[in-house]
Amino acid sequence: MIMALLTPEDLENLEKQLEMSNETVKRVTGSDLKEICESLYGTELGSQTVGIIPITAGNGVISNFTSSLLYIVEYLGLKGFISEHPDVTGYYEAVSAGADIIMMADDHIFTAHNLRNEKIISNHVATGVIYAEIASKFKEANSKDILVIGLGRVGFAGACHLVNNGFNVYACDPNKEFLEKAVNELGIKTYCGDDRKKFSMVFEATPNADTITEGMIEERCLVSTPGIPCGLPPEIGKKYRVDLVMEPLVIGVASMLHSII
Ligand code: 2YC
Ligand code: MG
Repeated sequence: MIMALLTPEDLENLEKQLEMSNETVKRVTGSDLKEICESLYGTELGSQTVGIIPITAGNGVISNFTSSLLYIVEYLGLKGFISEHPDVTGYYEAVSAGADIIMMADDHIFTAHNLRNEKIISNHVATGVIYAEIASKFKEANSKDILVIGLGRVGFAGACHLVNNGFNVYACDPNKEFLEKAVNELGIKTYCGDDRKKFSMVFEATPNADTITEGMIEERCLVSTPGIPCGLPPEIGKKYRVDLVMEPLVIGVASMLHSII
């Protein structure tokens, strides 16, 4: 399965994208990203050093990927460096230089590994959990009903988190096997377009645009999605009082790091 890969354009203006999404998160949930990650994982980031290693496998290096990771690591108050060499040589260099945490990504897995406590996480799990958590903390929600669109690696992780936290999870995915797996393993309810049910909390995790339709959402609604492109059509976002939390990398990385401290 070809993973949706970031492009250098996705990572432009990362600081602005982070500021905007963190402001929205704070407004609609009452907590900012740091507070949500701290309460979600029960951890506080310290002064760990993160070794970031460029990986040339597959489609190769994404020009501003590792520099974006360094920006995020330092934004979160940790120390960081990018290894001079990529791949195995870079790994050897980073560990020898005393990195506490190693971060690196090929086209299939983006991982953070804490060498001190052996904890390891993938971006798709950490991203699914944090975006689902944000959706579920919508202050103006008037029920525990939440819609999950997309049950791939990210969507499934988010749906699992929501079920474990006692939410009524309705989910859809065009892939019947993904849907069946989620019904059988998580006990989620299936949602299909001709249902009349509307939601005020939506977690969207698909690599497609326009996956959210008018029939799915309440007049006042929070859409939380790491998906690129955005699943919410702009005209629907304007027509209703919809808040959107969407950002290409920082939110997912903050979740990764808090989960392995
Ligand atoms: O620059 C590099 O070291 C590249 N090997 C990085 C490739 C990242 C590929 N993965 C993605 O673009 C997305 C990210 C959002 C994380 C998971 N998939
Ligand atoms: Mg993100």
